[in-house]
Amino acid sequence: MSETIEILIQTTPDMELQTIAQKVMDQKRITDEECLALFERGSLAFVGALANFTRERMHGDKTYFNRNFHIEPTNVCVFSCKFCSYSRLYAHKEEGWELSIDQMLDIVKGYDGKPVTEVHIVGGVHPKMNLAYFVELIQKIHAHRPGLHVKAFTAVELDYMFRKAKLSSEEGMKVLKDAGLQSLPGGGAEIFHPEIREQIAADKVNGDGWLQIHEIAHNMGMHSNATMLYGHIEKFEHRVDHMSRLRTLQDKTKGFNTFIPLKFRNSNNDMSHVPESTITEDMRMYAIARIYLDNFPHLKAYWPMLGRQNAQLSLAFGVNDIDGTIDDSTKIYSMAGSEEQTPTMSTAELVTLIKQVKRKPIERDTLYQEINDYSHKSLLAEDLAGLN
Ligand code: V47
Ligand code: SF4
Repeated sequence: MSETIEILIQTTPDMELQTIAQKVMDQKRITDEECLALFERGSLAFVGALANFTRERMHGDKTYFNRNFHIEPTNVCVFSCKFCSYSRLYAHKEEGWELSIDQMLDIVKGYDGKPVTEVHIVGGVHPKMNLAYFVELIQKIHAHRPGLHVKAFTAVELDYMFRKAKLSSEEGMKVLKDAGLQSLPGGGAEIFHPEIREQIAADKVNGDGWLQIHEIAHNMGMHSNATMLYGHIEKFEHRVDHMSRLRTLQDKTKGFNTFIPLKFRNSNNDMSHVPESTITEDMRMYAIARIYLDNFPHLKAYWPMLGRQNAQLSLAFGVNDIDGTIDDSTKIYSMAGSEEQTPTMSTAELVTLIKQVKRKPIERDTLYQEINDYSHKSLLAEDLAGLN
């Protein structure tokens, strides 16, 4: 692989790109200006080779997935993000859903005896589902299945919950942690830069607020993920700014596990006139994120949004994690027009998908501890039967 990069360096007339390639080979950090140069002038082949070099240096062929399921408590939301295809305003709440604590517990109980390791809970920001409601939910999930890792609530939901409860973010986070919350998912980050955020997500927590909530969680020993919604009205410099803020916080706390670029999908929302990014641009996005975010251990492609084959392709462009088996309960992407209208994949299917592109499938838990290495296991149907 390093010979490929040597050839890239020798054959690229662009001196700045040559410098960047050399830095990547020497494991040196690239600057924001250099990141912008990659977005503006780095070909797919160029950034792809550098990202794959970095990915293989960090993880070899290992490709992680986990066995999880999602609960979306409600799609009623007090906010009105322009890109959102999923939420219903409280005034139209009859068009949405609101799950009771018992209904959510029944979802959890539906996985009794199944080897899932994580429940991912994210939804709209419902004015009546408050901190006390979610404390009760988490306590009950924890009591029912203590070994299940609870990864829940975006910084947007948390910010609203804490403010309504008149608690500081530190106080609110402690209440949830004591109830059994273990990690935060990466949603709600969108684009931090106010120039864009004010146009697409004006009324929810701003970029600084999002980062502050993650910093508080990290300082309490919790881990979290970070996302970026890209491929809409933002410019490359806004992507760089977003990743730069994440890299700075990660230097401070080391609390982020993974970065998840989320491709904007344009069905059924107020931004349907905005064209979606091409697959080439999606792969460049992954690759540049892998090169720039040198302190993020993992880069995830969320396959329900990207589609299975594109997720497979992303494994050659820096990605080393393709999320989980999930199940068919997640609606955020199907309603926005994603490839996967019923996003469910069994363990056998995920393992096959990863092996088809000559990578090593490794089942992980939320904190990336390895649970099962499937690279040497036979893929005979009978071996994998019952593993979903
Ligand atoms: O914050 C909403 C995005 C996010 C659209 O942490 C859209 O492991 C594209 O954050 N087109 C929620 N994206 C999902 C999320 C997530 C998903 C998987 C794993 C993890 C994790 C986190 O979905 C929202 C928003 O950025 N989103 N609408 C849309 N039209
Ligand atoms: Fe509400 Fe989240 Fe949709 Fe924004 S993206 S409207 S906060 S559900």
